[in-house]
Amino acid sequence: MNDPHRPRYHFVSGNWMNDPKPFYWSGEYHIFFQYHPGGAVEGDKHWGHAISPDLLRWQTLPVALAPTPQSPDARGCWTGCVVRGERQFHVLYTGVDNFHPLHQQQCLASSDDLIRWEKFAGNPVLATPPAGFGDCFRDPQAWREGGEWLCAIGSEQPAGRGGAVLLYRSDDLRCWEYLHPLFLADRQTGHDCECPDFFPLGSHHVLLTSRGRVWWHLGEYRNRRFARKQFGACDEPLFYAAKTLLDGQGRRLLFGWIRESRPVEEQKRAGWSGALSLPRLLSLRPDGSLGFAPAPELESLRGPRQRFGAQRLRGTCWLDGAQGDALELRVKFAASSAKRYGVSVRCSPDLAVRADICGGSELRVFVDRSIIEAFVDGRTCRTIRIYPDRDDARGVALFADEGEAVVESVDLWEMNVPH
Ligand code: DQQ
Repeated sequence: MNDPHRPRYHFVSGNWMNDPKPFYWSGEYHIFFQYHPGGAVEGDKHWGHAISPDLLRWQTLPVALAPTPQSPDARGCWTGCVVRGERQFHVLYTGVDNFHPLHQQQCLASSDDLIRWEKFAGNPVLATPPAGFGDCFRDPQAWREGGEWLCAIGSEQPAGRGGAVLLYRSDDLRCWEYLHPLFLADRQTGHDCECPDFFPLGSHHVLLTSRGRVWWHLGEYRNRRFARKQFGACDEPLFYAAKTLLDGQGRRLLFGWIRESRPVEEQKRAGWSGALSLPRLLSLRPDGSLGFAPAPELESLRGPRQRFGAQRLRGTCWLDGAQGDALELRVKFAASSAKRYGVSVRCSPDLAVRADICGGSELRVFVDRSIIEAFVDGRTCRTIRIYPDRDDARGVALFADEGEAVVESVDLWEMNVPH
């Protein structure tokens, strides 16, 4: 808790966490995530669990799933999904019982209260991938459709041709039948499709896949096949394995794993590794691409506002009096002829330490100690990390290199810690 890099308003479980699996039920937001209780280092994957009434205050709950010796998940309970059945909640997840070669099988667990989970005695429910695909066979994502269960599983095409998402069907979540690929990707989005998520958004469907970064694919879903029309990256590589929930207001909220970029030894010493991203509200933009906005709930963390008016900018210019390592900024640029322009946060007085977010017309930047999450024009995000070794890296500046940028306004809030 004394680590100056530990975020104050992002959820951190302590020890190791990755791959959030969000789920909404009855007024409460649940995040299940990959968790290693043995330390802040990647290890035997459990399912950690946290709950929030408001997307701001998170309470850690008991571990939901742990590996069972001599079972299909003996070496780890990997990523999957949470669904509501007729009478119970269910988790479908990937059990791993061997690393070399990696042996992945899909498993089932059920619960009455989302807290105590019982694994299905007949696990695995899916032991082998269909013929003709590569090594990846994991991260089941199920949904109810037309009176049956469908499930997307992350996979890959042979010979490095690109990712694949396989589609299965079931009546009871136990017995699964392979249908066909829901989607065959190409090399542009990586050699496999980890952590698929698939959902309707407005008039379209969105498929999310992860490899290298999180990709969105937007298109049409017909005859149980997904035809992609557009795709793009949700963020940069430090935001990974993102998945969504649909909440009681019908909002589709995206959560990702924010990875560390400091050395493993430092992560171990700090006692925590990995954080949950801020909730990102997804929308369909008029041009048919995917839109991202910070969940409005975050506005309730804002302290008093500082406002800076219009200015012409050349080089680097301090925002006088703007200080802090837990901030929200809204920066509007009216025009720019600069080669590079944007906002710098976590700046030391000599600017030897700084984190730059460049470009765009409207930047919404959330600074939370070592985490910087920026929303750029509502159409993409940039997550970066910074671990300054000096405590004066708290300043904020604007910059325009090789040219001029016209700043319309800057609003800045200190962020309060949720409690
Ligand atoms: N991490 C999991 C896998 C998933 C990958 C294991 C993505 O199930 O494919 O923790 O980060």
